[in-house]
Amino acid sequence: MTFKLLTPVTLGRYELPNRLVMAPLTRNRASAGNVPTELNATYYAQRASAGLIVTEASQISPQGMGYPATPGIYSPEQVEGWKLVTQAVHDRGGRIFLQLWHVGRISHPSLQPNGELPVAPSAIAPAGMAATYTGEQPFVTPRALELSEIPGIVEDYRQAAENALAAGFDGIEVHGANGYLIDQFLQDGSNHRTDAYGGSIENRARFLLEVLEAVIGVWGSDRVGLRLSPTGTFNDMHDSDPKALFSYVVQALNPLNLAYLHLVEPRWDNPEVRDKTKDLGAHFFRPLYRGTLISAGGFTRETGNAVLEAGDADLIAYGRWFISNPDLPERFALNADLNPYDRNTFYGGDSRGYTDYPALERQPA
Ligand code: 8OZ
Repeated sequence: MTFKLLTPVTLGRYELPNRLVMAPLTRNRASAGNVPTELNATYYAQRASAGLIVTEASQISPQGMGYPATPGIYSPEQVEGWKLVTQAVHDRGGRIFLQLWHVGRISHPSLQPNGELPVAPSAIAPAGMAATYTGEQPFVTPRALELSEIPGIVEDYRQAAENALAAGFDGIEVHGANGYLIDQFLQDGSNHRTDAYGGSIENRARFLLEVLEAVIGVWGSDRVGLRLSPTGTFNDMHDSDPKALFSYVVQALNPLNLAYLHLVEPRWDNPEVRDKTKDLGAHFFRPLYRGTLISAGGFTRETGNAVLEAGDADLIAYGRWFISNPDLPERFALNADLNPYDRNTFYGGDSRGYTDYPALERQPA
């Protein structure tokens, strides 16, 4: 019997050798100026056997930053740094999409240009703490974006998409998940606007759809993906009717013919959200979405394959297992043991816990 995870699949304009996606993973190892380095290139190249790599979230502008040492895609130096990454991945035969990110209110004045307030759809502080260069600090109340500022942020996405093209990526993924700016517009817990970008579901989805239109203008729809997290509560997200909101959004994507829609599932190891017929995950959205679906969220080799066999998704994204197993597709093919991951080195640091996880020893022929 063929093991579906390891079968080829078409994604947009690409033919992928397997259905494992390396999930976008914030690792906080960019150099000064938020510039990717040779170390980052080595890390991604080690993982080039993934059907597709999605990079860590990368801010589209200085204002879009919310954590220490995350890479950007707005300066010439960053574009040069990313070229090291894309070249190294392509030399190993891989494909890599850049994830475009604006954090909105999930930031702190100490991370913002001129110490300004972070911006958001509405002046509502998220509960919780910001990760800054001097440790955790309470989130501040963000400044609500003026209506007149929104086209400029859409333009930042478009310019970032152009920069990604110049840096040699194979495509881009718009980060619409996990409580960052786009998600802040979508959900009414963070969007209290009364203009064309707030109120009705149609209005709250407007910013997302404008961003997608702008970046599709650069890349074509078959090289643009989108990530959403309809059930996520990370970064203090909540909505009064997530089922109605995300059903609308997912159906509004159909005419765009994106390369894929990438859904963050509720964690399957959480018994409270285990009923997949009720969860707003891939199983729920599959009948509503006509294109390629990637499902992410705590999968193993077996549970991921089962989702594919059930027809609920086309590809599975693995995060933590790709951190600790650079050769994850080969390990799945052999049903080999996996290296355990060390959470202490997930965010920040050096090559330790980053490029030093071993691949399987090759047996001599
Ligand atoms: C963990 C730590 C920092 C950022 C996300 C970009 O949740 C992130 C992120 C995750 O999408």
